[in-house]
Amino acid sequence: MANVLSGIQSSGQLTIGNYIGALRNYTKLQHEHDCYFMVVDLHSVTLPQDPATLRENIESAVALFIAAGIDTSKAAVFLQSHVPAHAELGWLMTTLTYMGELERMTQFKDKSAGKDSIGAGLFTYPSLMAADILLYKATMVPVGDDQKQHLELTRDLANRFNNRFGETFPIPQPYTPEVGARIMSLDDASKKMSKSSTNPASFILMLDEPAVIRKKISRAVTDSGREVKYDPQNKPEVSNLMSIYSECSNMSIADIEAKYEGQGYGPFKKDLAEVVVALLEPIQQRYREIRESGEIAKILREGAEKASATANATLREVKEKMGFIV
Ligand code: ATP
Ligand code: LTN
Repeated sequence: MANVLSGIQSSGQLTIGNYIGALRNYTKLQHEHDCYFMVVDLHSVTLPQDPATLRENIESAVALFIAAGIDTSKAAVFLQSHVPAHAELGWLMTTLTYMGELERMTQFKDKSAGKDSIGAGLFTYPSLMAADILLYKATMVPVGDDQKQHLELTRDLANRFNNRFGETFPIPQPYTPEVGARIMSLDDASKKMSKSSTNPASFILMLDEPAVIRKKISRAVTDSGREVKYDPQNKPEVSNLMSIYSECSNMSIADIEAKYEGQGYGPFKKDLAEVVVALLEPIQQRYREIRESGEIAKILREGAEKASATANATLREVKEKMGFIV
């Protein structure tokens, strides 16, 4: 049994990229491991957020965690900001992180590109993420491909801490899906589908209405050919849609190719929309029930209590080893 930790930012509404790349694996891992799943609300304010929208995005993300199948009797579901140990170990990790390491992070480069004022928190974001993981001595971290670089830094920080202050942290590994670890934008297959994109046509939200999903998929960019063939190098757009199809239907890529051989993109896209709608409809139904039930506050209270017990013990150990008076 491993300790598992992961987080999703409340920087927008969750997309099917979040679901396929991360959330779905949370629900798989919870049966066999000690799991901690949080909404990383502190991370989400590394870019400006409107307070009312942030609050709604946090609640909606928690409700989607549960609607997607996380069982709170098995896994702790909580908010990063409800467990102050995150901010505290985050600070300590910042002191162990080198500027050069942070400067190399591609997420920082992407998110700061073209902006003339950038908060320092966007730069030190990976040190807080390392703290998130190490507080729970997690060895398995379900994430999409884009987070692998942050995970590598976390591993380096864990080793650095262990070398300087004595064996404390196990070394965490990313846990990514085989096909859906990087779902791309519907309008540009060279960019990752991202909930904070300014173009709603680029993503499918887990809460998009069926009619909206059908429209977005029918308008998704496809290359000029007509063959439904998986070839990410030469046919990135269609290959991305095929990955989504495969992940949402459990059909293999080979089966999808065989099914649409000689048929062109039209029937393929039509069916893809139905596959996505069929996957999301029951989740959306449960989501509405959870929001109406008024149970979210209680779930978060219990989750924070469980998480705090583990996190506070690690923080105390860390501070003691570093020479603080605890
Ligand atoms: P933002 O646009 O604010 O960066 P995001 O949509 O990229 O948000 P995060 O909250 O940063 O999402 O990521 C939550 C989890 O979902 C991470 O594990 C991340 O790797 C995964 N994830 C996000 N987008 C995708 C995607 N397009 N394909 C696969 N996994 C993804
Ligand atoms: N950086 C992650 C979100 C995140 C996270 C974590 C993921 C913050 N802390 C800890 C896994 C484990 C992202 O999705 N952008």
